[in-house]
Amino acid sequence: MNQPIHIWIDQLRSGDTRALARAISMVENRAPGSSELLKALFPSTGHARIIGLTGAPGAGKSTLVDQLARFYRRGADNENRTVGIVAVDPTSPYTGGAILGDRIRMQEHFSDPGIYIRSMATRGSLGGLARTTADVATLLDASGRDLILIETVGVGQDEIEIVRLADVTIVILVPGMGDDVQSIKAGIMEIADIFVINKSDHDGADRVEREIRALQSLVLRHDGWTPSIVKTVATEGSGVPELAAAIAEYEAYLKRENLALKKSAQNWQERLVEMLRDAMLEKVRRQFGDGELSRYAAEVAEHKRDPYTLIEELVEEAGKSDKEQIPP
Ligand SMILES: Nc1nc2c(ncn2[C@@H]2O[C@H](COP(=O)(O)OP(=O)(O)O)[C@@H](O)[C@H]2O)c(=O)[nH]1
Ligand SMILES: [Mg+2]
Repeated sequence: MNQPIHIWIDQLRSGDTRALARAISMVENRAPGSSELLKALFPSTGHARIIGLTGAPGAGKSTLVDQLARFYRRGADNENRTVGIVAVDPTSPYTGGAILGDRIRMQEHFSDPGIYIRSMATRGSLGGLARTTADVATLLDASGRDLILIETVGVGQDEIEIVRLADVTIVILVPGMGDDVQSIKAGIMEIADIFVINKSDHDGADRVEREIRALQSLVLRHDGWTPSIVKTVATEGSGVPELAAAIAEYEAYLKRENLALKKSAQNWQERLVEMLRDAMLEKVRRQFGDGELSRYAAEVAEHKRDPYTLIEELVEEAGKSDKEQIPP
C-alpha cells in the first residue's frame, strides 16, 4: 500500500474499478491488511442484492449470467442498476481460474462500465474458495454495485457454501445429457429458490419440468415458497425477462413474509461458523507450526502417541495462549 488506506477506501466506495480490482487481488491473496480493509468496508455493504447461479459445467451458466446482466443494464424499469459478476469455476481446465468463454464475453462488456466481471483464481487460493468469494462480494457491494451475480459449478461443498451467500439462488438444469433431476444432489435441490431449464431449444425440457415438479411435491420448504421453474434459451436470450420476473417475485415474497432478514441471518450463521473454523485453524497453525505438526504426525504414525489425546491437548493449548510460537 503506497497510498493512505482511507483514500483507497474512498475511491473504492465511489465505484472506482481500479481500486476495486486492487482490493480484490489483495483479498484473494490474503495479503497483509486485507482484513483491515474488509473491516473498514463492511459498514458500506448491505445494499447489493446477491444472486447465485449454479449448475453443471456446460449448462449455460456463463451465457445466462451474461444475458441477465445485459437485461438488468438495459433497465426496462429505468433503474439503471450496476452489476458485478463473479465467476467461480474450479473445474475449468484453464489456468488461473479464468474461463475462456467468460473472457470472450468479458470483452463485450468492457464498453459498459456498469458491468464489472471477475473470474476467481481458484487454484491455490488460500483460506477457502467460499470465504474468498464472500469477501469479493463484500468488496463489490461496498463499491456500490446494485446486483452481484455469482456463477458457480454445482458440484462440491465449497460451491454449496458459495450459494449460501446469495439472497436468491438459481439452479440451472438442462434437458438430456444424463443430467436428470434424479442425479442432482439433494443439497442443491434444497437451496434452489428458482429452477431454470436452460437449452430449452433441446428436446426434453418438459420432462425436466415434470421431474422437478414431482420432486417438489415431496419436499416442503420451511419458508413456504414453491420455487418457480423458468425455461430459457440463454444463447438467444429467450426466457431472460421471465427469469428476472421470477427473481423479483421471490424477492417480493421474502419481503411480504418478512423473511429477508431471517434468510440473511441464516446465511450469516453458516458464514460465521466457517469464519470461526478458519480463524481457529489459522491460530493453531500459527501457534504450533508445520514443523511441530509433522513431528507429532511421525509420533502418531509410530504409535508413540494417540491422536485423540494429542488433538485434545493441542486444542486446549491453543485456547490458553495467544503467544505466537515460531516453529524451530
Ligand atoms: N443450444 C443451446 N446452447 C446453449 C444454451 N445456453 C448455452 N449454450 C451453449 O452451451 C455451451 C456452454 O455454455 P456456458 O455458458 O459456457 O456454460 P457454463 O459452463 O455453465 O458456464 C456454450 O457453447 C453455449 O453457447 C442454450 O440455451 N441452448
Ligand atoms: Mg461458465
